[in-house]
Amino acid sequence: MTPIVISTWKHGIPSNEAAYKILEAGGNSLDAVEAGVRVAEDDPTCLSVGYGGLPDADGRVTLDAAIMDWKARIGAVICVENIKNPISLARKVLEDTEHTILAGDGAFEFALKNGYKTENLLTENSLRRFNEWKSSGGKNAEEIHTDDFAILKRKADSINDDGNHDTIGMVAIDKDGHVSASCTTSGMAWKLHGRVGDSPIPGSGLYVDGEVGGAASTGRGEECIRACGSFLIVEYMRLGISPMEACRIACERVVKLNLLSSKNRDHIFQVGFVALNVKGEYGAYSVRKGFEYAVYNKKGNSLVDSQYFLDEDFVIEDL
Ligand code: SD4
Repeated sequence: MTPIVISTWKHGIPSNEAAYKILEAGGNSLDAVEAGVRVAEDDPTCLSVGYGGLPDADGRVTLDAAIMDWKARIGAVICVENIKNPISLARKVLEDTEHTILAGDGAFEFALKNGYKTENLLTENSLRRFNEWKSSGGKNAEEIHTDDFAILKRKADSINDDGNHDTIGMVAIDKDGHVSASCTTSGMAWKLHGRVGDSPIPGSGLYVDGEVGGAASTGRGEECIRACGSFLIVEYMRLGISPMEACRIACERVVKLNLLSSKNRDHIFQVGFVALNVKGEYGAYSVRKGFEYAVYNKKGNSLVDSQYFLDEDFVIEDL
């Protein structure tokens, strides 16, 4: 099998580089998806992942991460603070415990016991953004990827415009045909303290079935969780549906459940998926325009504009 790695957004490009290096040298997909997303976690300009991620409404940077392999082994950490590289902590949960998910203080203590140092993850830039948000009235939680939406363009212009990306989700297949996935995020900026999105939730932020393939998501976690998006994609791929079509169906489901569940259509959201099957076919789809994903295969590493489900002008009165 020729290795492939697919990941969300433009920060997927350098992350894919790190992952592909491992795959190319004959390494396995679990190592690849861990090393890959660590690049985005370490990048302080990446405002929605790891170090430098924007904080919650209390000014606290809380991180979520999960990793899953072809043997259905899962490790996840939820709402963990002051720990760099939560994806590696999630891997530790996968390798060294009988559990799948550790949350909050428990995850933090587990990290300290395993040699992690306490680190301040709030950079000067993220603190500045937080203070701007506070002084603007501090109302709504904000999604970084919506910087790209026409609807929030004006708002973004008035604050600043340094980001069009979000959670990194990654799926890889190695030379043995084994698939793994990872997902890591600081979540929605200015979220309520304790809020958890889809990223660390197996079946939502990521899912792998070793006989079928894997999927990962980005965007507004609340909407993906409703649809169990990544699990849904893997189950459609199991039926022989292509990764791209499976991602499209998941977007359709996300939109349907959003309409069903929202009192009024009071928010404009993005959700995007990437998927890869055991045959080495891959695909992606998003709810709205603006999602891009990175693919590294034998042809090289490239950023691709995703196809999208809703093609409409945004209505802003509700916001
Ligand atoms: C989450 N999917 O926590 C992540 C990223 C995000 O708005 O914040 N999106 O929902």
